[in-house]
Amino acid sequence: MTNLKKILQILSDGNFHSGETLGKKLTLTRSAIWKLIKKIKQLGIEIESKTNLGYRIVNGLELLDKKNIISFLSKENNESTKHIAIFDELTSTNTYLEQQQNLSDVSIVFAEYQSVGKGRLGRKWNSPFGQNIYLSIRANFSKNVTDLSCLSLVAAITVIQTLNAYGISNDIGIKWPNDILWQGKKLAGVLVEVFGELHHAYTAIIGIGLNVMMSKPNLSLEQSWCDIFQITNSVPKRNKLAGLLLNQLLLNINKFQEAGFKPFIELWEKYDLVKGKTVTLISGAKKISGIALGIDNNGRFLLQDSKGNILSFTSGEVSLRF
Ligand code: BT5
Repeated sequence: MTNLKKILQILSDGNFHSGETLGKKLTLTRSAIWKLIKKIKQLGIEIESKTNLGYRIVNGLELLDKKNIISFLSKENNESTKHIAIFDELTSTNTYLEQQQNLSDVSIVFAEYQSVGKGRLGRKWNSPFGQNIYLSIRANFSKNVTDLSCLSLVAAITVIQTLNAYGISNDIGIKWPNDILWQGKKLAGVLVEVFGELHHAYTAIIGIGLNVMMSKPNLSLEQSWCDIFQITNSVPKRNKLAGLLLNQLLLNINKFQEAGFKPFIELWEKYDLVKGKTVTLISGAKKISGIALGIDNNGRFLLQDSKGNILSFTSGEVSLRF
């Protein structure tokens, strides 16, 4: 185990630990401890230091724990447990799975930290250490690419179901195609990447980022964000959320493989934050205002323009006023 991991484990209880005690426990000098503290701050973790008390992580930290996560999986998902890997640091959980050659091994990845967390269209996903959930799953689908465009909607629905299972059901919903919002603020996002056909099957990597307790985003987020901590007003159980999310995602991937998007349409309608609202849709160079009519059976966004025409979109950004 690295010294960084060791010191994080000690500090994860949220209590003060003096530089001297930390030095003894890790058999390191005070200045080596100070360097580790500096590194922890760089990872986006809020550290409080007090002259006579030492250092503490504000609100503590619940590090990811495979056993704990697995304890939330239902029987149907038992088989998946051997494909799970948890990393302290990756560039991006999606990128890691893209680069894996041995397709039968790890197909489910969590990371404590992403140095180059990805959003859609080259955007960044803010991914501080130990405070959120970054999960990617790789799966094969014998479907056509158009059908697979619904996967990101399925993943967004999965996040809402997870929140419900965790006890959160008010003020949450989805803004097409992949923004999970609480009171209009972004709580989670989905990035699905689909790769070339092999034996009539496509490989998709489904990435979900869910904010759990993000002390200080170190990127300036252009849009407003929130985390589970803000919603529940109590320190969230990160492994429970990770386990519930993984469990629901595996169940939904299976369902999607068997029956496509159809079984999810009703849920989408329930969680759709946009239907019936006046919105502006930006798709490529196009910017069109109109009334959102929900989605069609293929997950395409339907918009009625000012002339009454109904237009459908497979990709784009929707903006609306709350
Ligand atoms: C998304 O993109 O919402 C997709 C996010 C997917 C992240 C997961 S984490 C696991 C997996 N591995 C990865 O590398 N990625 C996936 P998009 O709709 O383009 O939203 C990106 C925008 O959201 C940014 O431009 C910011 O404005 C904002 N943003 C960035 N980080 C955020 C955060 N942690 N919480 C809320 N908003 C954020």
